[in-house]
Amino acid sequence: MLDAFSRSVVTADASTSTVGDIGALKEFVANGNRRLDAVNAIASNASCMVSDAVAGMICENQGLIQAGGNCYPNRRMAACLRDAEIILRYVTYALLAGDASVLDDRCLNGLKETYTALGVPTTSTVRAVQIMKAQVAAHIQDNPSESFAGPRLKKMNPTLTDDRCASLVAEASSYFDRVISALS
Ligand SMILES: CCC1=C(C)/C(=C/C2=NC(=C\c3[nH]c(/C=C4\NC(=O)[C@H](C)[C@H]4CC)c(C)c3CCC(=O)O)/C(CCC(=O)O)=C2C)NC1=O
Repeated sequence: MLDAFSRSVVTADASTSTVGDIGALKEFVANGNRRLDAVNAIASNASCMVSDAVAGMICENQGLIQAGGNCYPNRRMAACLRDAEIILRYVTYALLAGDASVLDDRCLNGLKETYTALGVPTTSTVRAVQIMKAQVAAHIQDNPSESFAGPRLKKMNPTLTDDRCASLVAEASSYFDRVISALS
């Protein structure tokens, strides 16, 4: 498992360079508090995000909770919620580390094969992941949708920068895209 620092060392070694990408590391350190706020915004809302994403996936495809569907019976529903939580957690770890290797190695490696063997529909999983991707962008920018969240709406009120943390949103989105392509 690598993070932004160890990745830089490995890359520098591979190219017999002495410094690696110091510019990228400087930026990683300079924006460290923003990154921690983003991670906190996700972790503090995780259970709500997971249940909302899985509920949305099921609303759009109710066969999932009927006999023969992969979220039926309760045991599978619970496994599905657990899996969505695992995926969100590993995306959050990757965002914290600034590197996708923890997500790749410990979550995505072999997941498609596991799902194929168990008959877990990957198109539905991808839908839940897409919903979580949108939620994460909203929470990093601290603008969760009032109409979706209703009375559960929770704002974190961090100090937001002018770009509303666009680069962190893009980075988090890229980790979700990795999940989607690993399952597709
Ligand atoms: C640390 C990384 C890690 C991951 C990622 C992981 C995934 C994982 N998900 C599983 C099952 C499962 N995963 C799902 C998920 C779903 N079903 C649906 O219809 C939805 C589309 C979707 C939720 C979004 C279900 C229903 C099962 C149980 C399938 C079965 O037993 O028939 C299994 C089989 C063993 C078990 O049931 O616990 C594994 C290994 N385990 C891990 O240790």
